Amino acid sequence: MLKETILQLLREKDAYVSGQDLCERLGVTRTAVWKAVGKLKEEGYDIRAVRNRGYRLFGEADVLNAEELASEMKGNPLIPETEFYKRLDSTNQAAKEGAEKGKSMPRLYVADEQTAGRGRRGRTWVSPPGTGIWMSVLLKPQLSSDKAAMLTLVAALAVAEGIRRETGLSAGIKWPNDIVIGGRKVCGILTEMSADMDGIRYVVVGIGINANTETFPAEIRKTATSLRMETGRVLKRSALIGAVMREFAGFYESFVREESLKGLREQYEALLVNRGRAVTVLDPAGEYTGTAEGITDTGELLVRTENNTVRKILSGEVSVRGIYGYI
Ligand code: BTX
Repeated sequence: MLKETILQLLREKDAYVSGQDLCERLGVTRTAVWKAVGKLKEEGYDIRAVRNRGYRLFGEADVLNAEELASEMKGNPLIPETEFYKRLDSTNQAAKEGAEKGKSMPRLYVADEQTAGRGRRGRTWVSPPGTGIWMSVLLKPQLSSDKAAMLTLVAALAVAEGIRRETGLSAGIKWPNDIVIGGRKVCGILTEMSADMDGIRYVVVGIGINANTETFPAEIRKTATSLRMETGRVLKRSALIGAVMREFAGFYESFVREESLKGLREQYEALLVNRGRAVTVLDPAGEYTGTAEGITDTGELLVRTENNTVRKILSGEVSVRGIYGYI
């Protein structure tokens, strides 16, 4: 497409490129170039036009669109298809509808804004436009359905490593599904599954990352953070999506091969912020406290209780809280 080629040419030069040059290289009219540049500007690219000098792209704005996304997924061995939306109710919902309609899998759904972002157990996920990464990976692993919950941990590891790689921040994991920085939540993960007697029909792994958020609603102001708040810089969301999905592809391959987290356990435990800390286990059958020691190969949290027995906690069944706060 003309738009993409122009963008590529402008990216290659940290200077003005004359309109005439663009016309000749692309074999189109000046009006066609001018129109395509207009569209790129509408999408958020900071392209300036100066008479007698031409066009120039300034900075690398945080532009998230279908082209950026597709170019980030090029070469990703897991994700051949991507879908981008300006606004959706929920990317998890869109992925589920896609699966029910028979769309090919794996497939990545990304939205700039969610109007009904969902957390676990009916909670809401705050997903305003222009600032966050709201995405869902639709997958069909050839595994028995009891293994699907482990994908939450696979994704958590991919997000934590992706954030570390892209920003240098020390992102950690609060078992099983939160990514935290400095004790505050920067990402949440919601895995949903449809299965029948033959096994998994599909799994949707929903990932919400607060990337360039500047303020949060009062209810979560004390517990949430964003990458921008932590680094003081605007982050290019498409680059982070690319980094997270590259990590995810590698970890997913290990998970499917082992049919467990065996190959990932050590790496997960190294980032586990609960490790060695006192935790309260909010078990419906009775609350108790202990020290989190790590995870099993199947993703349960190991908690040593006060009478020195080690209990395995299955995600989904219970919540874990730090005794002095959220972690
Ligand atoms: P969770 O149930 O562990 O966390 C939800 C809780 O987190 C909320 O009740 C609120 O207290 C807090 N919270 C809400 N929004 C935010 C936010 N933006 N940042 C930090 N804390 C917040 C976690 O559920 C799973 C979230 C998954 C979100 C992704 S986004 C893409 C996909 N689509 C979709 O609808 N959900 C997933």
